Amino acid sequence: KVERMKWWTDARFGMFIHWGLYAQAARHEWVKKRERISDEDYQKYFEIFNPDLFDPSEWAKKAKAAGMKYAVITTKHHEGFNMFASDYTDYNVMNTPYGRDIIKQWVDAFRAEGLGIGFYYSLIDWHHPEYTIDRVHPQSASSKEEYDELNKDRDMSIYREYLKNQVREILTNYGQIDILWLDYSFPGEFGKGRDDWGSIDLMKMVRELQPGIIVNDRADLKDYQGGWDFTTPEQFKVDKWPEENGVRIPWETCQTFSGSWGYYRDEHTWKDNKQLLVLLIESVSKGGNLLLNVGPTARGTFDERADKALVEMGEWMKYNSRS
Ligand code: FUL
Repeated sequence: KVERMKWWTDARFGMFIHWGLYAQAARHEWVKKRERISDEDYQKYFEIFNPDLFDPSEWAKKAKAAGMKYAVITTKHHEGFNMFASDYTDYNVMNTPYGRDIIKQWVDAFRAEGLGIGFYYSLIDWHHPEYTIDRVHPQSASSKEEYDELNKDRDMSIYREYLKNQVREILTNYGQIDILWLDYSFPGEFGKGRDDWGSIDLMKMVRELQPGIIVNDRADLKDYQGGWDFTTPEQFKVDKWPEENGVRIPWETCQTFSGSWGYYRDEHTWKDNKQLLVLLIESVSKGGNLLLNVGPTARGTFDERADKALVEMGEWMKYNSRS
């Protein structure tokens, strides 16, 4: 474990990329849930998805110049849409007007800049017809009777198989993948955890397919040996190196420039350069990594506020880091 974590621990700083159909609504990657948008209404985003300005090598150069050493992109977020070509659903980028595999191009471009390659894959799926409705689903209900009624024709075991097939696809079709970032579990009433995801079985497959890969801790496998490699505190400043049973554990905090992960045009709470630097320094000084998120626009560009922030980080990194 220590061996496969080494490059990542040295790397310290990475880029998170949240990109999907929700970029077109431009008001949070949870827009489907927040506004309880039906599949039918959400379908328009699929039908017009066409990021004509997408240039992954430009993105990769920006990440590199900011001092980042790896990147993690959403292959599928909770909305269920695949940014990659899949044999298991039509709900993927090949069937949109854009019609090209985003993930393939992204991997090639980021690899060419020498950046570590990470895949985010959402365990949650708000589109798959067999995925049972739960408390974070757009159609969430308020009583057991309602949930039972909503789920009477849904079979989670079919979704579980689908999820496994898709993880196999992304870990087979794009060469060596350095990080798998699964998201997320919410056990308890009307929630989901390791049995829903088939996490133990899934992890066995992941380790077989990509022996060098490192995996985050969100598939509800905390106490399962070999199940995960690093923990992922989200959106807060960690004030102490996280421990488990008295032992310090590898960690990475993921952070947004503003509040949302997906592109949100009208959000004006962007952190300034100093706040971002403090996050980086505080994390690294306590043994952690910073995964700083960019939510590209529907046309495939970075918002100019993100560009500016990345340039400023790069200025600081130029004089304060060595690779
Ligand atoms: C969360 C997700 O629900 C957010 O949308 C985002 O992907 C973040 C990194 O993880 O739990």
